[in-house]
Amino acid sequence: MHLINADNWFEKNSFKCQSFSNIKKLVELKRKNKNKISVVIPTLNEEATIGSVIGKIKGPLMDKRKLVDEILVVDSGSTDRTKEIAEKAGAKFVYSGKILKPHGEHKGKGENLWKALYVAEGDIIVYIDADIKNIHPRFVYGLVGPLLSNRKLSFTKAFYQRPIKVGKELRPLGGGRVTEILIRPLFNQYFPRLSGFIQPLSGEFAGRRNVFERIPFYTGYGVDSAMLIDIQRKFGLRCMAQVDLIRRIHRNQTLEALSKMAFGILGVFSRRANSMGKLILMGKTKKTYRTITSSKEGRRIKYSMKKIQIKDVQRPPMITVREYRKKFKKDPAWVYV
Ligand SMILES: Nc1nc2c(ncn2[C@@H]2O[C@H](COP(=O)(O)OP(=O)(O)O)[C@@H](O)[C@H]2O)c(=O)[nH]1
Ligand SMILES: [Mg+2]
Repeated sequence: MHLINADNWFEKNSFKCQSFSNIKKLVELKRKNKNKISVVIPTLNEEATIGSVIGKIKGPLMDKRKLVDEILVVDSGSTDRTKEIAEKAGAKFVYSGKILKPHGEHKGKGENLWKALYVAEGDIIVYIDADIKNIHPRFVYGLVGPLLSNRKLSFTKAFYQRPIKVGKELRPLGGGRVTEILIRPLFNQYFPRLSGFIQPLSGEFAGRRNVFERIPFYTGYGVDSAMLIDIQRKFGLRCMAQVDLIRRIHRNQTLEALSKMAFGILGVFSRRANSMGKLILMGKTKKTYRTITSSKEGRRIKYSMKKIQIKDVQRPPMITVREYRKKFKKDPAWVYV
């Protein structure tokens, strides 16, 4: 067996969603492997897109064919019509704050992904963001295809072209600014084995329950990059793959929002890199972020500064949670794995 590195991994473990478009065949494999598939969608005020995201997956992959067993929406307390629309579209809807109540509640998308492991029933979990504007069944079959076809694979991450809206114009490339300016450089510097991931922050990924339950989850935007590091460390790069889903259009965030996101991700990354001996931190990572905004005052531009708090909390591997082990009949000995 060859030594695995980013180069040969990139060649061997990058797939195309088109290779898995035969849904009948996938359902057959699913039956043979006795797999159950849950699609999990984290939401916060997504009334504009949640209906079509659920509908475009449920129709072809759950009603027409039996590839997906459940669609679960885990919500951060939306104040719009997300709940109503999601339920009408046929998904199961749960507020994140109501799941595992004794374990408290944190803000952020990662919190929902973690808590979903307790509610979802599947042994393959597919995570899909709710703000996708060009949703298509390939987002699901592309990610589960490699897992159903190859038992040695345990985790698949999406990649795609990310168009960006500039004014009214949609430019084909240019989305994924935090990816190119922060995460990929950091991976190349400190975790070069992960440098083959084209979209390390993509919100679409799938994996086996026995992987997700054994890694910690960060509650905010740090969740994606820490997850890649943890899966690689614990299970090895060989079980990870990436799948070309062609194109994704979603809500492009403002530069200010991306700046905050990058700060949060950097904090999580540095702590993880520090704990693995890849870099040395001389103190605690900061939680306070000073955002700078500008506004026009007559012909002048006025700048102002605002302090905000950004904190990503680390949730422990779900298998260490007693309620979880009870529900899924997991041996307590696994806690030490
Ligand atoms: N920003 C944010 N998104 C959340 C939260 N809870 C759930 N989400 C969902 O997480 C997904 C990704 O969020 P988004 O803001 O689009 O992040 P981006 O795609 O990385 O820019 C969307 O489906 C959100 O609705 C939360 O507390 N904050
Ligand atoms: Mg988004």
